[in-house]
Amino acid sequence: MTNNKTILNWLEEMKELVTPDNVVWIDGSEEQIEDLRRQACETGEMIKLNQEKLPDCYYHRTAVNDVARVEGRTFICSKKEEDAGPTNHWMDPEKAYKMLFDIARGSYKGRTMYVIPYSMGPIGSPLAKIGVEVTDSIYVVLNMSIMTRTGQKVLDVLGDSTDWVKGLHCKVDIDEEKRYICHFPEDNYIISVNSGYGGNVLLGKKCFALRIASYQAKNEGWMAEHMLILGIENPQGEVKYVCAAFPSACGKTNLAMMIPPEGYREKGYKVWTVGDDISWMRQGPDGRLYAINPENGFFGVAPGTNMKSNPNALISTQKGTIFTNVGRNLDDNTVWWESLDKNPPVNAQEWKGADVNGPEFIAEGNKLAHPNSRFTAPAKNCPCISPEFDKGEGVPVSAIIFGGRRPDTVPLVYQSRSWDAGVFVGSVVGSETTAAAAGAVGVVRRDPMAMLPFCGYHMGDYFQHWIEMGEKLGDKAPKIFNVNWFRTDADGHFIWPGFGDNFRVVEWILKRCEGKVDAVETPIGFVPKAEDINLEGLEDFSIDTLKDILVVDKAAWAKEAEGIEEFYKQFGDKLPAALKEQLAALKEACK
Ligand code: GTP
Ligand code: SPV
Ligand code: MN
Repeated sequence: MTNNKTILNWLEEMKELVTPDNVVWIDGSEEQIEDLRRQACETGEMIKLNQEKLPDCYYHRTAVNDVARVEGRTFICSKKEEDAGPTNHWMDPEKAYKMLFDIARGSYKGRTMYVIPYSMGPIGSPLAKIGVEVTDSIYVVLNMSIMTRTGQKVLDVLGDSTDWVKGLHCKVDIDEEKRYICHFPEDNYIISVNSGYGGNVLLGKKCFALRIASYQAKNEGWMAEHMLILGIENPQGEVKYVCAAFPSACGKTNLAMMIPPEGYREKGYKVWTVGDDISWMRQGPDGRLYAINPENGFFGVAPGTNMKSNPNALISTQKGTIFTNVGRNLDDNTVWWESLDKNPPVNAQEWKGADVNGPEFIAEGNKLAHPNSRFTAPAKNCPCISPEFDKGEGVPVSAIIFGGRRPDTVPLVYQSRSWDAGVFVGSVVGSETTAAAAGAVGVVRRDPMAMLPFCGYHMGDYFQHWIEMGEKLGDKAPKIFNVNWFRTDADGHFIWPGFGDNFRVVEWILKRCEGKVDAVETPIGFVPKAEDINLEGLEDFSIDTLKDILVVDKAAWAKEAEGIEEFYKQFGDKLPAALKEQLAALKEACK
């Protein structure tokens, strides 16, 4: 399929290492995919779902100890430990290669080695990059075929170039202590062993498009970010784009596909989805920042997705989708997860595979779907997929939005005074942890730019790169905002209705970008005047409640500043002076 020497040589090495019985190249054809689906069903790796209700949809369960990303077992293997920085686990590359190759040695014996050439971004786009993943898992092949653009065309575009990323996946032992997700940024190499969970094994996604790409982006002067990309069309037909970085399971897919509230739709407002998880951005010829979505599908959180919260996501999953670790309805061979609807199937199977009576099982406090169960759906299924989705040059970004889950302190929305102030805001994003990664849930931790688990180098250098991008973009830089959909009341209920109603906040953000609305200056930046957020048609939500969640409490922020100071200590000399100044200014303003 290719004459590219660097690929062919590496594959020879891989064959010698993992000793497969045969080698199959993924060519990008529908026939090949169909054949692989059939094989996976024969071995029980996948279950074919009801083809009338869910055409070309399949079901898969991972091992029960392998259901989320494992940050404690994820390593950046740079030559110098310092280059991985204080927020990453580091392993010496020589040691890591040896250990991983020892694990991989002979592991494909009696099995097939699948070679997946894939493009992150539209094939041939100036912003796209290419990778090759080898795996013996058909589940991985089928997921990669949804999440990325794969096959012959990718190799044709690559030609003899050496600019591609190696990825080796194998699973010989499901013991968590033997699981390693290792990245070698200086070698463009990823090795993932002993996991079968998406974020650990679909190597184009977090491993390449964020950890490796963030390092490439720093060296090449662009940005690889954990951000959705969303287009908002006004009644005049003008479309403005925003990117938003929220930590895992904090609302990117939902915001990326939201439906404008009633009233807006009638006036002609529309939302277009460009991406729901990752944004690659480069300065364009006109000096503005342009974004592409490197992915070709959605690897989305299933629980909570329903016709009310996110109809566009649900519709996206109705064909050609792989469901992982959700519950099953055994009566009609479909899928179910918490809050899909109010009727859990009686004759059901929970995510670990046990047959249960759904309603009884749930009444006893159990869940049919794992909280981090996921769907892998083709982007083209999304009813609001942007007409610009495949556009190689990307879309111009008007605003960057940061956010996290904060029950208190952080207002619904505010705008930073400047680019540097915005970098400061991004660098101190706090959020309650979620089921997307193994470990405790609901603990507030700092997750800079939602990149804590995904930055492939020293976080202090990453902050500096952000500052430099701002210098390069100058007055063409996107404006930077922060949002918090997750303020709770005394009973722990979310105050802001969220979901489609977030459109009201994005509307204010765009008005700010266009200079069409003024704001109130506070110690943290510009907060809306309550009357400037349109609440029309919003039932049971008063302007007084809105005022409550727009308040900037100086005492709380003085405490926040102390926490930030503590958090910043780990970066030492690498903390950019601009951020030190921002922190000093916040402390001063909160006095
Ligand atoms: P990853 O795929 O892990 O990166 O997650 P994500 O950021 O795309 O999060 P997603 O949109 O899948 O949302 C995760 C959870 O947050 C779901 O359970 C949603 O129901 C919930 N959620 C999303 N948006 C809102 C919102 O505006 N308000 C509230 N209260 N919950 C929300
Ligand atoms: C996330 O955890 O941010 C995800 C899912 O988008 S995973 O692919 O597992 O990283
Ligand atoms: Mn994500």
